[in-house]
Amino acid sequence: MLKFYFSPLTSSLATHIALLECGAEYEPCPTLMSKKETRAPAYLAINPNGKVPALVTDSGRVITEVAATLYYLARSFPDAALWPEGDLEAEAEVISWMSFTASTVHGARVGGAEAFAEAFEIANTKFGDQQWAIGRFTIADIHLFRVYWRFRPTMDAPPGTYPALESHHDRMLARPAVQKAMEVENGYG
Ligand SMILES: N[C@@H](CCC(=O)N[C@@H](CS)C(=O)NCC(=O)O)C(=O)O
Repeated sequence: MLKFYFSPLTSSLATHIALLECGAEYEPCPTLMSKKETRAPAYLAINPNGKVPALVTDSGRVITEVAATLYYLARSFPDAALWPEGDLEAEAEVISWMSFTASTVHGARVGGAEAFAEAFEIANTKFGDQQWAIGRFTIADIHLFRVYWRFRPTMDAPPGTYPALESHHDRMLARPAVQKAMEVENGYG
């Protein structure tokens, strides 16, 4: 069974959402940032970068980084239709969104509110009037949602500033897998 290393309501929330979207069986392995467990030798032996998420597969291979864990799950559970299999341009677009989310959007946290404002503005423009990042629901939406959900409260942006991101956020919150992942992770206090 997959082992899922996570710290509640951090980056690993995206992987948790994907596990639930896929209906995957997994062993939860809470690794709390608040208790510095991500920096403990036992966890550094799994991910030397000291970050969650990490997934350990049945063969013992460790998959780290949100984008890679989402990709692994999407490809392992094709029935969940989280990956636009066989549509090369759409596949490239998902990778593009996830690279952008991991670097430009998540990376904006080191630059504070101004950097977030710029990153959110770009994401909002890229989105256009689509419901989902590439036009249909994929792992790119899960990744983008997690970062926007986490950092939007740190911004002083009035409603309507990022209309595409705001409606995407609400659409994501309506998904049972998102609600369940949050409920479970909130339970860790
Ligand atoms: N680039 C990484 C970022 C993951 C990340 O920043 N994880 C944070 C939680 S949001 C973490 O595990 N921090 C633990 C630490 O720094 O000790 C990814 O995409 O997985």
